[in-house]
Amino acid sequence: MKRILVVGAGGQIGSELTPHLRNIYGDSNVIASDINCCACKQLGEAGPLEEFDALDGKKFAEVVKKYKVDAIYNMVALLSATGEKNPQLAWKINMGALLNSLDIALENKCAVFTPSSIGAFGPSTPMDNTPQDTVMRPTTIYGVCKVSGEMLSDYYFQRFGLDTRSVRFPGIISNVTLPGGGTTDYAVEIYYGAIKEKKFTCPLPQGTFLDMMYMPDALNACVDLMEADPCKLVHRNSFNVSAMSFEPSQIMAAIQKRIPEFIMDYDVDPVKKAISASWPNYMDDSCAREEWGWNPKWNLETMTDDMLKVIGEKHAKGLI
Ligand code: AKB
Repeated sequence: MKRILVVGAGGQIGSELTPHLRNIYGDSNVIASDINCCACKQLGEAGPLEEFDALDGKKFAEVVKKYKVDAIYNMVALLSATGEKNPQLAWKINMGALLNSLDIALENKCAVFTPSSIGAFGPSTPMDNTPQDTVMRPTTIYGVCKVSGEMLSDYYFQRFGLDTRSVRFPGIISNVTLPGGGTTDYAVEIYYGAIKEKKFTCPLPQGTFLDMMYMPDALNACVDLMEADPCKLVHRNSFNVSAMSFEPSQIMAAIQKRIPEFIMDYDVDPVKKAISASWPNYMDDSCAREEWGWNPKWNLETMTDDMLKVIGEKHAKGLI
């Protein structure tokens, strides 16, 4: 039987991953946790919810023991743009939460899922069709944490036999919880701008291609990898996964097809510009497809239909 702890359940991915896992494994078998449960109180209505700091190893371990957890999904991270404002804090949080997850998992015989990111790559990485195994020399603290995390997770697997698995997520686009402090956040914010004001100012320059993915595909990626037959996994930490790649004027055009009066201009953020220029245009995710059947369902067109529908309904009800 699976008993899963989601650490960082109040974040962009955690807030949708927790209900998704509860639908599959049962409400009482998925424990949500966050450093501050005020914003994610509703997760406590359907199943267990615990408030603790992932850097507090003692409390973290107590929760794992209390619920007899056998899989930890560590979703704690400061994202790329926020990380550049305070690199020491980003290292402390991102690596601290991972190290605690690995050590507590080892002690309690749990599996560990941790998302890595396209941020693990850097300017010397091949930008087009980025291979699974290639040069990784990131120039952000976020990326340095992601590469270190991938290596540490593989080390725990090879040295101690700990079942660690992860994916390199692209920008994740969703309509439940807003992302915060990421370089790819514009691809979420643009939909809110389109519905609320019919306009949006883009912080990335025209022509910046980045991998992206709609949340339902991201949730399937987490579960499908964790359920994959370990004998078929040649890689573990981490798999390239992508669903689409576009640049700002393409997402603008997709919205204008549905809202012709929508307008977009640019006010380029130099930090986000530099970060996005160091990340791949699009990744080769064939290893994920071959080793555990990765097969995304959503593209720019279908995602745009759904995002505008859901955000439009929320706006009509006065929820945003
Ligand atoms: C960010 O932009 O920092 C994240 C990511 C791509 O990992 N969304």
